[in-house]
Amino acid sequence: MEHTEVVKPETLDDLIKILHKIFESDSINVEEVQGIMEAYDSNPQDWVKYAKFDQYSTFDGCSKKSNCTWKNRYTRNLVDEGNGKFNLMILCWGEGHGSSIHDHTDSHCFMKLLQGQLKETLFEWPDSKSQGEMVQKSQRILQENKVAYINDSIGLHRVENGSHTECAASLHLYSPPFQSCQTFDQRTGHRNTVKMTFWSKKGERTPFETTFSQENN
Ligand code: 2CO
Ligand code: FE2
Repeated sequence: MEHTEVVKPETLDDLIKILHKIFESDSINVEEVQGIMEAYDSNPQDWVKYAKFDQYSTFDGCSKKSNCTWKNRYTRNLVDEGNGKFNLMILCWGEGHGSSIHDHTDSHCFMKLLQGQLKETLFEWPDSKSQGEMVQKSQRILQENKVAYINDSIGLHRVENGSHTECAASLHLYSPPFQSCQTFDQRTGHRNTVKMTFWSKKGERTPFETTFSQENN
């Protein structure tokens, strides 16, 4: 089946069905995926059941006796496993939440804003032989319904909800799916591999036992 024309998905379920069809093929047409995701008009009724925010801070660690830190980060909520070809998830960003600088483990990354605004900052890969401040390439604000695309050959990014009054939600498609990525220290370029976890899967909160001591980036 040809997919040269962009049909408009009326609902998130509709979008998922179309994505399944598109990904039956072994080659990915980035513009086609971007186009179909952009054609869906975000409707919170479709996705609110997946959008679970982290309302409470959790203990992060202590560097010194009196220097303990608490974190609450964006959550990653699995929506669909795309027949093993892709992972579709909704990320929920509270006020001021942001990611570290990270890569995408050789996968395609599509990111559609469902609600609010997110700031995306692109960085160059650091030189693995020398330490130093990472080089920033560009910065943009992603608006509602728009779809951003990145892969490792484009570079690394940091994504942030800069708003201190509004939360944000974004729909991410990764193909092929991946479970870990590298994060980077902006000052030194030093990297770490981190395991990525789901806060919920298909609307159900992931049991505490399996999320304990794991990270998102
Ligand atoms: N890649 C990050 C994650 O999956 C989110 S930033 O947008 O790609 O947690
Ligand atoms: Fe990312």
